[in-house]
Amino acid sequence: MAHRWTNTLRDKDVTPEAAFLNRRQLIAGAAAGVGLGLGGAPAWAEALTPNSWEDITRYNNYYEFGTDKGDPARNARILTVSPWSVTIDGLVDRPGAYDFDEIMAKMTIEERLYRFRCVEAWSMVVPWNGFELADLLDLAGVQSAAKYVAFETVLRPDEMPGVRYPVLDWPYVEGLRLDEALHPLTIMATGIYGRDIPNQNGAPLRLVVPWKYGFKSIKSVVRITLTDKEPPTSWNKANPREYGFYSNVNPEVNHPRWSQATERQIGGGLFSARVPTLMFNGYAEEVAGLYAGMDLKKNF
Ligand SMILES: Nc1nc2c(c(=O)[nH]1)N[C@H]1C(S)=C(S)[C@@H](COP(=O)(O)O)O[C@H]1N2
Ligand SMILES: [Mo]
Repeated sequence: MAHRWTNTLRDKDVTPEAAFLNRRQLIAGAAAGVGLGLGGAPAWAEALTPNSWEDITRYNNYYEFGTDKGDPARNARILTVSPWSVTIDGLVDRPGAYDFDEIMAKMTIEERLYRFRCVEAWSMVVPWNGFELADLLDLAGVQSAAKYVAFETVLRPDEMPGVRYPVLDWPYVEGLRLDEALHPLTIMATGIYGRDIPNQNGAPLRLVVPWKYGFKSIKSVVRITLTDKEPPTSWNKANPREYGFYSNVNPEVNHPRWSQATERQIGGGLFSARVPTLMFNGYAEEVAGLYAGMDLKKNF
């Protein structure tokens, strides 16, 4: 079933190249259907151009492997990603360790072409493969008392040279409100361009929440806990004045040390363009309702 912000393709059916041709045709069709009125095509139908495999896999933030953008690509190859299991616990009917291969056998893998906006004010467009987080949580059976979802990254000092530095309080942890976690835009990514997700991008599975700053999209997840309390998050613990729990992309709420009104698009080389940042990173139509009545300057 294709949502209107994506185009569902089973990556085993087609080569990445074929998938991309196909998707362009679908997007062209969608935009044509809307017509070329004054407003033009809505944001979701805009023909996003994906960044190259090289951009996406060589310019990374994964501090467990170092804090330079090139460190994860250099250092993360030693991470053991198979076998892998994700513990799902807390307020669920079926807590336990879920084997990654068994999860994959049950999930429908889709392609999602998403904007990706880092809090550092750079952005990319990434063709993820993955499944909706809601479908994974269904395996465990979310109980009605659950209000939040907490996530944890694997912590392996032997394989992660960056964790000897106290840049963050390891393991890296993140969290979402349950309704954010269950939103159909929220996915667990397991691939990029139809290939297994590289270690530096968070193999074998990582969260992707496209309307939030990139640091919410926690990598190499080993634990998901359903809870009734707002969970601690790594960047908020490190600097609560600069990084809030919500961290929705918002051009009107600046970082205390820099503007969030614009972003640098990675991949433009010398002519790398600065473009306006969009409310909720361009997904306002889909997600603004989650925050109705909230003061987004307070709940940043
Ligand atoms: N475990 C973990 N997850 C993480 C990070 C990290 O340092 N450790 N960095 C975050 C930040 S700041 C960003 S911008 C994205 C980068 O994802 P990418 O390298 O796939 O572009 O991962 C996020 N997830
Ligand atoms: Mo980021």
